[in-house]
Amino acid sequence: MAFTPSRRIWMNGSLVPWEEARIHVLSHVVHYGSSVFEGIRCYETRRGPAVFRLREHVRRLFDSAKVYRMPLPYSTDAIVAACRETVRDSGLASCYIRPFAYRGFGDVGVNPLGCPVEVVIAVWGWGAYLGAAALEEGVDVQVSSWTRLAPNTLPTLAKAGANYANSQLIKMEALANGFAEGIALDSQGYVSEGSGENLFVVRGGRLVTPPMGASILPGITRASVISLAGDAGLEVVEQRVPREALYLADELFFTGTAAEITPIRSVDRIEIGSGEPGPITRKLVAAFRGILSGDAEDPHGWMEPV
Ligand code: PPE
Repeated sequence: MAFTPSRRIWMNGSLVPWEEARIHVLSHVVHYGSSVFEGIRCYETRRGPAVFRLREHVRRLFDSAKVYRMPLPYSTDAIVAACRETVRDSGLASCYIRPFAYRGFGDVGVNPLGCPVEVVIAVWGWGAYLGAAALEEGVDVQVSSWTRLAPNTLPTLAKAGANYANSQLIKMEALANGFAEGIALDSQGYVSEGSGENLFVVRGGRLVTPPMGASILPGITRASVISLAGDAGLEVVEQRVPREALYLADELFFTGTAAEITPIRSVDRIEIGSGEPGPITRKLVAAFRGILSGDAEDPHGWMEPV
């Protein structure tokens, strides 16, 4: 996917040149997927670059690390400050921020506890996640033959690198079949989420999104859309979504930091609504864009200047 690298990467407390941000091949993370990460967007606004919900993302990074008994050797404030510093250093007006932590090289074998916890923050320029036309026209998706992580397997409230082995299978299957993305069902057969996005169904003027218990990542964009819908006087419910409710939706869209709000125009080659982004999706996109660009007020205090 097209991206613009930055000059330097923040690695364990200092900025190093992009090419020199390396790890040892025997690092625990390479063999056992022991990492947790975040994805955050920084936008160019009228008042200079501002990061969307930076503290909430950093908090989730700490939550993910806690689940994996991975003590991060920095405070929340220090990581927040380091994200800002890395963005400033990049000189990019808008960018994607990827803070992550992993078990490095120290010992061999599955037990991670003898391996050091390292923290890195990289930033890069990143455009539309599901293709240039996606935000305007919507994307064609399929329901995946892969099931989302079952409870008691990999915990989905943690944004762990290991979870993305499942996401990779979903994504590659979708692309091989000519779709932009796949939607996975949970182990009970209800709708969960995309390989890297949460999902909303609109029907009869009401929004429905799968609940925390449907093996979803509790998305920060998802939470933001729930707030924006509330601001607009729209009803939102978190409830289990059967697969066929996707086909019967008036409107359907993905949410995510990378994907932002991406309309879905078909599922399994069944057209959703009129096959074009619907009025509620458009209204939410406009409200979201207004805040991200700084053109509208930021009533929830989501934008943090860099
Ligand atoms: N579900 C999954 C599985 C997921 O990876 C993401 C974000 C979301 C939901 C939405 O969460 P939030 O960003 O807090 O609204 N996926 C990130 C990684 C994308 C990637 O390809 O890497 C992202 O959007 O940054």
